[in-house]
Amino acid sequence: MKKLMLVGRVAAGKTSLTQALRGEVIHYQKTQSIHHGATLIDTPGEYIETRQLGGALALYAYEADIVGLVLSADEPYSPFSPNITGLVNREVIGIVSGIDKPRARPDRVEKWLRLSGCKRIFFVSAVTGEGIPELIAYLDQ
Ligand SMILES: Nc1nc2c(ncn2[C@@H]2O[C@H](COP(=O)(O)OP(=O)(O)OP(=O)(O)O)[C@@H](O)[C@H]2O)c(=O)[nH]1
Ligand SMILES: [Mg+2]
Repeated sequence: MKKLMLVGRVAAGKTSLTQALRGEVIHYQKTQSIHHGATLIDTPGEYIETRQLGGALALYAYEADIVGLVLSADEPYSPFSPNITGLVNREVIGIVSGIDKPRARPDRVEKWLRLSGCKRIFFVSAVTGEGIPELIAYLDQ
């Protein structure tokens, strides 16, 4: 399985997604530092929200096969700049998380991820499990 590094703002749903991908029961656990597992790298949202730490994330992407930009479907804006995917020499996919949320606007969030340079977008919910098998199948290729 390819190693996926998840990047996104605080509460984007990165850790919940790692739990869903592993088939675990979803339980809230604040990410305090980079968690480097066998197939998943989970990062704290503060890294993408702080300019200086963003550079550290780009460097750390060397540890992964694929970088996933995670953006919750109910976000009012995107923290990812246009064409940000060029900062890393890894494949970058977009992950629209929380598609089960009542105020979800997956179509709007998808556009922002495409503007940032993501060619391939996955739509997932860690709560309902929707979209999780598709993402696993992609990592398994
Ligand atoms: N409804 C819904 N809630 C979700 C989903 N994924 C995550 N959440 C909720 O969003 C909150 C934050 O989720 P986390 O997975 O901890 O977010 P994170 O991106 O890891 O946040 P940091 O570790 O702070 O960077 C939790 O209360 C989750 O239960 C989802 O797919 N659907
Ligand atoms: Mg987390």
